[in-house]
Amino acid sequence: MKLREASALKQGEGAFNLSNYEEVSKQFSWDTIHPQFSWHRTNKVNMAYECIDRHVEDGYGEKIALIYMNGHFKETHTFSNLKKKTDEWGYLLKSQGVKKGDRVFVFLPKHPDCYIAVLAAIKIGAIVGPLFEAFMEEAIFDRMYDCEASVLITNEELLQRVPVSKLPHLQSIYITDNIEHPIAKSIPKLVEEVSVNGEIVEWVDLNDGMIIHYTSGSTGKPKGVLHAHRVMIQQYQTGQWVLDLKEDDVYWCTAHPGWVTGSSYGIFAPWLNRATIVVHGGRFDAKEWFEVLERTGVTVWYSAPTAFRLLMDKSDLIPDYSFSLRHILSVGEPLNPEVITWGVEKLNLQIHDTWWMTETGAQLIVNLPSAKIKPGSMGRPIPGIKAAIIDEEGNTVHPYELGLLAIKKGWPSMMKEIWKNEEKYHSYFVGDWYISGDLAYMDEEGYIFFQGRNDDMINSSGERIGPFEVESKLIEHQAVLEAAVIGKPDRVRGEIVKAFIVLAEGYEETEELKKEIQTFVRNKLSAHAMPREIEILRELPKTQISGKILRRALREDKDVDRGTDTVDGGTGPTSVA
Ligand code: 6R9
Repeated sequence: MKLREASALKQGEGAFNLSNYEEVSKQFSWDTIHPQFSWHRTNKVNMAYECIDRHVEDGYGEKIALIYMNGHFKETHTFSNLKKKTDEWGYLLKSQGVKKGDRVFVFLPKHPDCYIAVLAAIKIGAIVGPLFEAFMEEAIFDRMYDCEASVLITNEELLQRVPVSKLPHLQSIYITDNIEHPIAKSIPKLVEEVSVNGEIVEWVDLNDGMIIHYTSGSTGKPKGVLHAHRVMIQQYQTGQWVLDLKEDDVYWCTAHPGWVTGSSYGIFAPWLNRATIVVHGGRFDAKEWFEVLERTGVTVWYSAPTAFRLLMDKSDLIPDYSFSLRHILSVGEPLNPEVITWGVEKLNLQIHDTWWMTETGAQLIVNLPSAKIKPGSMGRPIPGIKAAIIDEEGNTVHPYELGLLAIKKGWPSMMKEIWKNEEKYHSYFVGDWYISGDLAYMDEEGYIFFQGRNDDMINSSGERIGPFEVESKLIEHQAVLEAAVIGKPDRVRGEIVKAFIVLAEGYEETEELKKEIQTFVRNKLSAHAMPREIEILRELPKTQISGKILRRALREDKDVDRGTDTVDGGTGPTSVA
């Protein structure tokens, strides 16, 4: 049975001219996207089919789907090649009894094998759990145990960190290195021995589970956010609207698929739109990143503020390279206006901020390529999304008034459930609103300005201060490379603003410098926002996967890297690699 007529989904089909944002926002309905997928004809769908097989059927088998670089090593894979590999790996899993809905975890570095494994698992209808490559034993255990994972695909090196004996549901382990291993089966060997038989694609419903990402809240164990195949509707459309992907684009999302950015926008959105993706293996290194941009000819680039700030410090290298960039985007943390200015000056492009969450599955609030950027704002809701700033009772507040950032229920890529935790799932909603946990305000043109997580706000002498505003001002000072700001309990003022700073290359900690930085903030921002205390750190504590500043750790004085050997500083640069 042929489940889909060739060429049903064409580049740009269904695209709207977004130069008239208001008009499109009024008319747009997500239902207009459905007919573009196999769903329309057969009532069944599969993300892996839509990302890979479809392009081969449509005559794009020889198009380069993936360019992999690691140091000086470079290799490419076509869509045909990826179809063959995902069929083989899928067949292997299927023939060993892996069924629809089983949890298959993938613990691999940023390498083509990781992308193949994720899509092979999805192809056979399993729920895939991609794990970040820097995870250690406890993080791996928490996720695989909670999810009752029965299959693990990893490599020999990473397998050493997996507490196999503590995972009662784990039935088989496949390793991607071509070696003999006492407890694991080796994928390449087995694949040579099997010839793929029958249909590999498991046709599923749009609402069947597909991928699970664990996200750590402010308390307790990480929660498993489960997404269904229907995320494709919004990922496909934002790939066109927001990433602005065109036929010949070479697209690089720097995130690992263990973070939702690295799956939604590192795998699905670009491949649903048939773009060529770049995968870079190895740790963050400014020089290597510039080399990747040049040697693969990246045209569209999606990364995070942490990475941009680190690259800013190495701006002197940029004139040595020749880039093909035409569009840059950012996600994960507020994008400091200083970083936008840097992009304009050094790369000749404005960096476009985008806002969304693991739970939302795809971008919701963005700076569209054709729209005016207001530095400091993450943009406006995409068509089909209604966002509002509300108070605790659910009432919409006035423009410029601080409140909870909320989204009207019912967008296609909304999470399906929180794994085995219905109560947690329901706690996100108040009436018709999904509550993000972020604080923001909106201006009269509908632009939204992020102010902080609900629990990161500072209250000093009755003034509410968002850490982001102060951090952005701090990094405008030339001695400051990175900054994190928290409220420190104070007998008189309730809280005072305390700043943790990483100095730029060539600067030394002195009392004069600290004073100068304080005066800088007082004169350029306001007296009440001035950090009354400044502490210099070697590195800021960051979340492992997405590189978000862990202000909570700074408040609790945990994992703070003061430059001594006894403290475990955050993962810093690796978090964006
Ligand atoms: C995709 C992703 C979600 C939280 C979110 C917010 C922060 C994300 C942001 C941003 C300011 C942006 N966040 N994008 N803050 N400006 N453009 O990051 O998902 O890891 O689940 O984090 O990240 O606080 O609530 P996730």
